[in-house]
Amino acid sequence: MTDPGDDLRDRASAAAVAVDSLDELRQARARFTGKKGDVTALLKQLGAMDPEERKLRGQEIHALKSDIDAIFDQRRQFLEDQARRTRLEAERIDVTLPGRLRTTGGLHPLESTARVVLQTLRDLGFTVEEGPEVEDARHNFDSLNFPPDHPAKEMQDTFFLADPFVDDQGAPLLLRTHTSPVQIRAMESYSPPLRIAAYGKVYRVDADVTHSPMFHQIEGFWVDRHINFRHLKGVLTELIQRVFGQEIPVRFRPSFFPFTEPSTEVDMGWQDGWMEVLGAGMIHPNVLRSVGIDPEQWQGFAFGLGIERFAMLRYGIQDIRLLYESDSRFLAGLNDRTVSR
Ligand code: FA5
Repeated sequence: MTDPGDDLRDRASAAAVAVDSLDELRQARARFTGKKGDVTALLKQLGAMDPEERKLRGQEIHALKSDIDAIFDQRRQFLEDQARRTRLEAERIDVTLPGRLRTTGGLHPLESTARVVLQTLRDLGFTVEEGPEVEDARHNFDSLNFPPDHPAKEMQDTFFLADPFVDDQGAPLLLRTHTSPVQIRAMESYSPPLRIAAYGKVYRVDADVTHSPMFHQIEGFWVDRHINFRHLKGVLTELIQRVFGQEIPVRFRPSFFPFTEPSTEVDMGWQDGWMEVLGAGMIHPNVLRSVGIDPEQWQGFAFGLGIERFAMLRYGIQDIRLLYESDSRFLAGLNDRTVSR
């Protein structure tokens, strides 16, 4: 005679392997060992048996129950392991994949260009000085030999500060229109020989594709005995070639500044034409006299260059205003366009 327990064991095994989830397994198990399960029903029959038979049958049913428990425990263990393996597989990290690159900030083209120019000037023996952006008319104009009625001193060219920002004579202070007042401040503070550069913001009432109301200049000047125009041309040619390379077209044109005589402007090749990048000249004797330097003993040359114009040439930028818009797409794209360094 077949043991009814064997039949239950077989059914429990079949039910356990037929399910694929822990929930279904719990429900299947309940059909055997739950309150209304088949094994529980067998246990309930024990009460009606006489003691001898109950003892025998009781042992059989308990053995059956622990077999069925083992069947379901084994399947549960398997399903739990399988779920863990699936989860680990899904969460697997491939440590050999390249990392995600963080985008880092970079130098703005104006700052990077200014640093290259200043470093080149340091390499040529210049030391770097600073001067104030809010200036008085004496340093910005008068000591630089501007005549009293020069048009640059008009409101339409220069930003003057409103009352109460006045100098010790009561004249309105102004936003410096160029870095040349640093020449005066340096020559007032130190005795020649001097080889000094200065970098900073300057302001003019001026705006179009090559002019900005605020822009940056680097000033340089060299005062020593027997300095002449050849020194000026040599230093500026060397500076431009070190920054842009030997091939860049450069031309010197005669020009006029009240504080230099003779004066020149330098153009560089740009878009099938020329772009003016700097003004320069031999420091006017009146300027040397205004700071107590004897022009019979000392001579000098000076130059002032526009950093925006240098940056436009270095990076091939068409419109100066792009330099102030902080558009990260434009700025990021520039790194590929640097023509030198
Ligand atoms: C001057 O500012 C003189 N102080 C330069 C100088 C210094 C001459 C020492 C002699 C001796 P200028 O106004 O030309 O000169 O300006 C010099 C350079 O600044 C120009 O060549 C140009 O590159 C740049 N620049 C002038 N105006 C603007 C502007 N509005 N926006 C951008 N760059 C400008």
